[in-house]
Amino acid sequence: SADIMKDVTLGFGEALQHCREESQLTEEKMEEFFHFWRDDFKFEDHELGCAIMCMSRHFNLMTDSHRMHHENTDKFIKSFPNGEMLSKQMVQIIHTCEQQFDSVEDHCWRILRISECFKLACIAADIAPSMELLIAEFIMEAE
Ligand code: M21
Repeated sequence: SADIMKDVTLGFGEALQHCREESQLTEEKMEEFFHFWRDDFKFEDHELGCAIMCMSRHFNLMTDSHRMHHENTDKFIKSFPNGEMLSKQMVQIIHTCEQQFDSVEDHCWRILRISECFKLACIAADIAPSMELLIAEFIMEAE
């Protein structure tokens, strides 16, 4: 299942290029989205939250009130190999994290907190991808 998350991450990360400009995320702040899973990744920048929001919107994963669109998110995850094994759990994790930070009014800040919560919950549930696999696949895709 860490393998499924690798594919979802790389798929979701394809929107980063599209969202860099809009979110004003500088290249040195995050060259590639797979850095999200690194141990030392910092959830500090407002622009990072804005970028993740932009990426979610790019794939139509958000409602008008800037919350996760459950049905579209479920479909998005299921569009990856064996995604159906993880979609329910991932949607549940994100929803639980959303509820935890619902009082944060700024969308970018709230989504940044939700993303960190999502990452920690995935690590705890042992469904986070391995960095080695992510990097290996990323390099293969670029070739
Ligand atoms: C699957 C790979 C990476 C995903 C990263 C970000 C996921 C964070 C979820 C944010 C969802 C935002 C919901 C808005 O309420």
